Amino acid sequence: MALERTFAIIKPNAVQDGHIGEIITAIEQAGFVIHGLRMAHLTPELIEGFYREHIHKAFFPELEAFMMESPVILMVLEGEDAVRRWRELMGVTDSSKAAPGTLRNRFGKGITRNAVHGSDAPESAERELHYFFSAFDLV
Ligand code: IDP
Ligand code: MG
Repeated sequence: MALERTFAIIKPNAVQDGHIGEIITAIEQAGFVIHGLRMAHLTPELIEGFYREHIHKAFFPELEAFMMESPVILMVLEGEDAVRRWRELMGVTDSSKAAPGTLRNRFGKGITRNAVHGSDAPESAERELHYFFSAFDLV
């Protein structure tokens, strides 16, 4: 399997609760290489473009308000099979159902406040990472 990139976010609840360092440590210990990293306070326009496939869903207003609560950490991760392996480390969407040891199990507070984001396929990973990072930012 070739090296692959994925896009990750440390979401507002995990930033507010002081878990940036623990999440980055877990990423490094899992063997991912961080190729881009920045902090941003997202706006409605940015969130609507990023989560475009969810914009008409009932939960979108709650998701949008949550994602604007405080700054987030945006990251590009590289590794073998990175998309699948990052989602495995995150755990399932509803953090109350996420397996022990996963980041959503450790730091999530329900289905919306689930601590981290990860792209769901290599194609969405490339779209999402270029949405937030320019070629100049990707070391
Ligand atoms: P994912 O983040 O595990 O890929 P998606 O279905 O893509 O899950 O949903 C995007 C985000 O929207 C979730 O991470 C979560 O924060 C929020 N979300 C998803 N489903 C619900 C729901 O049923 N109620 C409230 N929030 C939800
Ligand atoms: Mg998703």
